[in-house]
Amino acid sequence: ENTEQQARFDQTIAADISIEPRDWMPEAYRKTLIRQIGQHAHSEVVGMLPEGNWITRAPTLRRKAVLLAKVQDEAGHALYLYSAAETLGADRDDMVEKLIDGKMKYSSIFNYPTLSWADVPAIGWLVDGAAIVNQVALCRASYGPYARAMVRVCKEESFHQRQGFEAMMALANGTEEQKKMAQDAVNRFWWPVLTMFGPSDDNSPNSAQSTAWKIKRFSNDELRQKFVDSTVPQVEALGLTVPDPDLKWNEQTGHYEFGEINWDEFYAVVAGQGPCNHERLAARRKAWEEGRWVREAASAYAARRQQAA
Ligand code: FAQ
Repeated sequence: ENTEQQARFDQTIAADISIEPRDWMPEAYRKTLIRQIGQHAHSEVVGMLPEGNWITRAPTLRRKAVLLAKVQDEAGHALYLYSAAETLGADRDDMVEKLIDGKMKYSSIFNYPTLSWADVPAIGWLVDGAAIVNQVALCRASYGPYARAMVRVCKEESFHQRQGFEAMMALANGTEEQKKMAQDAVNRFWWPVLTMFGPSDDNSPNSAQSTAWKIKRFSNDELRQKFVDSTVPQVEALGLTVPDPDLKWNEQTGHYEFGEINWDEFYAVVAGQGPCNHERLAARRKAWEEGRWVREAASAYAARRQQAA
C-alpha cells in the first residue's frame, strides 16, 4: 500500500499537479514543508518589529498611514502561512512556542536594527524586493495551500516594494543630509539582504530534496543573482551606490558579478548572535504571554458555544 501511495505521489509531482492536504504524502515532505512554512510565518511576524519601531516616528501622516498598512499586511501573511502549516497537521501554539524558545528559525534579516527613518524605505524596497524574488518562485511550489498563499502575498509585497522605492526616492532627491541617510541605510542593509536567499548552493543541505519535490524551483544562488541583477540598476537610478567594490557587470554572461558574502556573519546571526536576536525574541515572548488571557477567553467562549449547540 505504502509503495503504491509513494508511486502515486511521485507521479503527481512529476506531472506538476499540486499536492493537497487530503493527499497522501511522505512524512519527510510534510516535515520539510512545516519547517519552511513555519519559518516563513515566523519571519512575517518577527519582520513586523524593525519597521514597527518607526510607526510612532514616521515623518508625515501619509508615511505613517502607509507604514501601518504595510506592517498589518505582514501580520496577514503570517496568518495565511500558519494556516497553510496547519493543513499539514502542525499546531500553531506549538510553532509559536518553538519560535520563542529558539527552536524554530526566522529570517536572519530581521535581526538587524532600524537606526534611522531611511531604514524603513530600505526594508520596503530591498527586503520586500528580495522576498518577492523568492516568493514568486514559491507560487509554483508543489504544495497547493502554500503556493496559493504566495500568490496573494506577492501582490501585497509588490505594493510594499514600490512604496519603499518611492520613499527612498524622496530621500535620495532630498537634502544632502537625507541623501546621506539613504546611502547609510543601503550600506547597512545590502549585504544582509543578500543572505536572505540562504547559504550558497554547495552549502545548502535542504536544496537537493526540496528541488526534487518541486518545493524549490530555483536554487538559492540563482535567486540571489536574479535579485542583484534587477536591483543594482535601481540603486543607480536613485543616484546611490552599492557597497561592494567587487561589483561589476559581465557583458558575456549578462549578469552582475559581486563580492564574497560574509558567511561567518550569516551563520552567527542564524545561531542567535545577531545585533537584535535577543530583543526580537523577547518582544515575541512578551506579546505571547500578554495575549494568553485573550487566547484562553476565546477558547472558553468557543467551547461554551459548542456545548450549547
Ligand atoms: N535566515 O538548506 P537551506 C519576509 C536556514 S521574507 C535564517 O538552503 P532551505 C517578508 C534554513 O532554514 C523572509 N535561516 O534551507 C517580509 C536551513 O535551516 P534548517 C522569509 C536561514 O529551506 C518583509 C539552513 O539555513 N521568507 O518575511 C536563512 O532549502 C518585510 C540551511 O539552508 C521565507 O522564509 C536565512 N536567511 O532554503 C516580512 C521564504 N537561509 O531549517 C516583514 C521561504 C537559510 O535546516 C517585513 N523559505 N536558513 O534548520 C525559503 O524559500 C527557504 O527556506 C530558504 C532556505 C531559501 C530561505
